[in-house]
Amino acid sequence: MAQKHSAPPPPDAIDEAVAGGHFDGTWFFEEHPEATRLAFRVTRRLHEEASPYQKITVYDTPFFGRLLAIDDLVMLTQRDEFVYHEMLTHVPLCSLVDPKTVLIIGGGDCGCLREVLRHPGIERAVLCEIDERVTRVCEAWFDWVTPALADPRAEVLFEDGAAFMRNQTGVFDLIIIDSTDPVGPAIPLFMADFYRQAARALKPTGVLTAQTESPAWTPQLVGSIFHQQRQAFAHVAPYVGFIPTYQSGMWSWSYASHEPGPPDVSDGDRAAAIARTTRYYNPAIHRAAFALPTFARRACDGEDPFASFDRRARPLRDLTSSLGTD
Ligand code: AG3
Repeated sequence: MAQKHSAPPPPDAIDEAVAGGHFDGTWFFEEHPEATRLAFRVTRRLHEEASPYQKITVYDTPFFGRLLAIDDLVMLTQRDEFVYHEMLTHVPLCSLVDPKTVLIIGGGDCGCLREVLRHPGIERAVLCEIDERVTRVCEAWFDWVTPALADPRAEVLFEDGAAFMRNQTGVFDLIIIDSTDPVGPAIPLFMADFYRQAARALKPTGVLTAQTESPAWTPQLVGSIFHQQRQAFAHVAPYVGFIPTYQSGMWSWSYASHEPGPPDVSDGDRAAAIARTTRYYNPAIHRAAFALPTFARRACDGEDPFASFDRRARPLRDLTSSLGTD
């Protein structure tokens, strides 16, 4: 039986997510030393630098197009970044009634900003990215960045998003947390205190969406993140989607609000208009994304859905006898 954790440890106490990567001249690997290597064929390393915060790398790949890695973990590829960015933005924006003001924390690659600006009703989109170098590097290699930055509705700040948010009360319809994995400086963005500040910065009808990692890959980490969010918001609904270039392919996001869900399309015409420009999001996916496989639901509820799985290798004869062929 899966064990229920009454109070999962905070995200930084979990070593499931320990990961790294390296480039051998032909392949870039995102590595999980106890489990797998996700390997990307690379034509050329286009850029690499150590910013004051992290290592930023851009690779050219024949299959996925350009790939952005931060601290050797895959952040996006040109081929499938649309999944992540559309799900983090259009699900909340099409649930809200007439959203006008959005705050994006992190998201220096401007993928979320690009999607938010597709909504004609948006009057103000603040992007608060701590590391200006992420945006500058992405400006050089990804073609959506310059138009997003030039939009008069976009306000781009290179400063600590948590500090910025602390001084805001009742301002935003939507806050989007587009962070890296919870390692190093990103850890505070996954803690209850930060979510409480977000709750205060939102209008009473406002919503927070955040990237919340992979229920298939790091279920305990996911449980811990949701536990932290539930201390700040009365309603926290996980939703999932499929991202081929992230470990396991299954990714989750959270929809956190003061008002009860389930979140649904608020304006069918607006959602249908957005869906004419998107490649993953559509109104049916909006609803379907909140239906979780049982193991993923358990992970989000703080259980370990793999607790009963015996990790020791089983000798072949056990297998044949259980098949009744002994
Ligand atoms: N944000 C990070 C998603 C986490 C990916 N994790 C991993 N590959 N281990 C993506 C930023 C895109 N705007």
